[in-house]
Amino acid sequence: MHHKPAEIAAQFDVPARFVDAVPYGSGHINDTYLSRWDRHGLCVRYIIQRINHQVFKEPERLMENIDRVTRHIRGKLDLTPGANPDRECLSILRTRDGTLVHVDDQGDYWRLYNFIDGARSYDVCTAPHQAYEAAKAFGRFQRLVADLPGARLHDTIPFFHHTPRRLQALEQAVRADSHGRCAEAREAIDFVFARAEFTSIVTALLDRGVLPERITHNDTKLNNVLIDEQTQRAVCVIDLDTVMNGSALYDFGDMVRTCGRTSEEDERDLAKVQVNLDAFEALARGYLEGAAGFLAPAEVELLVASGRLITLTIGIRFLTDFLAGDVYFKIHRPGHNLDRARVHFRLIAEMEKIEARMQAIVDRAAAWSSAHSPSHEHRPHSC
Ligand code: ADP
Ligand code: GN1
Ligand code: MG
Repeated sequence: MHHKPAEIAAQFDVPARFVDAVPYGSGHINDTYLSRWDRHGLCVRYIIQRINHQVFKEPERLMENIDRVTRHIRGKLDLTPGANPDRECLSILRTRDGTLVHVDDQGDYWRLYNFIDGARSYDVCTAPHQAYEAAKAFGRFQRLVADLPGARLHDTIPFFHHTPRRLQALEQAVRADSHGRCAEAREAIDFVFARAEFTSIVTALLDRGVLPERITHNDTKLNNVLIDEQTQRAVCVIDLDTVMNGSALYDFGDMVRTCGRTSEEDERDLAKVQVNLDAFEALARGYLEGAAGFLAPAEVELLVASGRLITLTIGIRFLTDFLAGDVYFKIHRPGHNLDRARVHFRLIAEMEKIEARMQAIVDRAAAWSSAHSPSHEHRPHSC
């Protein structure tokens, strides 16, 4: 930690004595620590996070979003027989001043969450049931927040999944070539521009009102859902910084990007980057089950394309960051962002080859899900 962890911990209203904190998880954005505290001889744990305020420019507003969303979900879980709200939902622990976030003397923003015990996240999908569980959890998350009352959520990162704007940003980075890296990335750059027209498939339909705007998670990578170590079932959706208005397709697409491939996100041997069709089928089933009937036909029609679109969007972002000198995503080696971008473009090329097979899988999953709906799983009384 940049500060003495005890100093940060002391700012929070926790009825326990702080013991220690160690770096935790493999997120690309925030600094996450697992902290231990002593409560009358019992060890209790919390997640301490430093919010990346280069990425999230208005952390207080971001925390307001998370507070509203988590309290809304918790309210429903409280009414759900068999649910465990402390484990199935993040909760913010406030500071001693009653605020949602602590701002330290260096202008860094810190928050405290309940630690979800006995569960872990995965960077790569190692078994189709993980994909099924993650997709069901994210689908359910969308369903739980669909009726959030009150004002529209703040846009924590405006135009986050707006692929045409991401393409423009790449164009600018190529033109500037500020770090002289364009030559090395030429093939990747050409790959993207050959697909320029495809970038607007979702935004154009959102603009015309053909696709509905919903409250979505917007960062549905596999490691943003915690899976129970015993039962292997999804417990809790985490990383709520990007929860804001968007398309359901952004969420499904990002699941395909992370669960629907056989390799790590930064694999250097591109031959290892294949589509994991078993995981893809599990994703489609899990998502259609979790989202239980609220999806519009236009959304279901674009599920396969959304996988390619969000893979392209994130690939463009990694490539842009590489060209700009690695200013956004944490990197752990030179060229890391270019390696990540290349994995994404290879995955798209693989998906393009088997589009018809992927469509047949979604059609089958849609038929399966309508035969099995409505879902009786954990449905709160208030719905
Ligand atoms: P980032 O935005 O950097 O990805 P995350 O909020 O996703 O940050 O946290 C990084 C990792 O820390 C997660 O992938 C997860 O493994 C772990 N983690 C985060 N919050 C919790 C929590 N409340 N309980 C348990 N593990 C958590
Ligand atoms: C970041 O925060 P994390 O590691 O869960 C990024 C996502 C990217 C992802 C790529 C706020 O997610 O948009 O898809 O890396 N989050 C933000 O792995 O930019
Ligand atoms: Mg994360």
